[in-house]
Amino acid sequence: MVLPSSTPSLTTGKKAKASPKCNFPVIDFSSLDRSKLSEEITKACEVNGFFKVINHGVKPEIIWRFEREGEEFFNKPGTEKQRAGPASPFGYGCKNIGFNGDLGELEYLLLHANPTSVADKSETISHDDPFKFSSATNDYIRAIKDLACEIIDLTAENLWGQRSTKVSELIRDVRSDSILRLNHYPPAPYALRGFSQIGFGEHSDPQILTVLRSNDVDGLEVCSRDGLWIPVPSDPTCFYVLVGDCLQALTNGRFTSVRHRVLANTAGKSRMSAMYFAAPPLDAIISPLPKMVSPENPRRYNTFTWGDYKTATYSLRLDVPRLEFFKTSQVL
Ligand code: GA4
Repeated sequence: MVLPSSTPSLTTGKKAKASPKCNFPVIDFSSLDRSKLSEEITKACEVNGFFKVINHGVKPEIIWRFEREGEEFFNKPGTEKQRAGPASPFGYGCKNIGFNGDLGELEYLLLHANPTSVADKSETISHDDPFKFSSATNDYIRAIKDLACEIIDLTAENLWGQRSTKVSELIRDVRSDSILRLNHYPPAPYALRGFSQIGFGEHSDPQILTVLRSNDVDGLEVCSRDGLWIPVPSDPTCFYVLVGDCLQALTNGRFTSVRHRVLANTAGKSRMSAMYFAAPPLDAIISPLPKMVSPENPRRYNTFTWGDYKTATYSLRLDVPRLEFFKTSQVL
């Protein structure tokens, strides 16, 4: 069932503007009507590229154990956190995002979502009890991966009119390049409270699908089709799902990868969020799926591998709309 969720205001940079009415879909996963669920998720991916999932079935214990590990890590002194680091490609990062000078008001932990890689990295992340960190993190990844794959499979059912696991198999592949990111936005200094600061700048996620969760501190904003920034109220009981660039390409533009950003919290509380970026293996071919292409809807994107796209993405600034470079000439 899709429930409308009203957002109180729109922000454009620093000033909040009153909004007539801004809704994004809320998908109730406890709904028993599978075909309705698949229709609603597909519509949300087409219209907004963004939706909220409630009654998702992920055990609260899995979420809280992982969240506690994140809190324990970020509460450590800087020198200890740096032992996990640098986040190039995986480890601890502070303020620097990527390799091209992007800056944010945050610190973070970037992990490859492979269980062995998490276990190895845990040795440098948690000296007291690496196994506690790795088991909480791997349990979380497993649960969120299942949720991401179920969402993808539900959209496939609606798009093809029958069950297909073609896309979710890319995420389940043992060589999948999926990433887990934990972001911590410390409270803004007192003098800056009440002013909107960019915590993580505007971008779309390059992968297939992102599943995001945060504590009870706001900050996430998504860009609507008409270019307005819509604040997303935090809700620690749910997950937010964002369509990534690869899913936009695979669906030949039928689904929209959503541009989003995070404002550094201005309320004196710290925001912690966790994102699972569901990605295919590096050599996976990303090309509009044959059923998405027809004479009325010609191919919009060239064929590329996830590795090609990742390399291009990581060589560009955060806010560059990268998928534009992969459009076929006829739609340029
Ligand atoms: C955005 C989504 C994920 O957080 C991320 C980011 C990556 C990074 O932080 O290293 C990137 C960014 C993200 C896209 C453009 C490049 C690469 C920072 C940056 C400037 C981990 C990812 O996969 O792409």
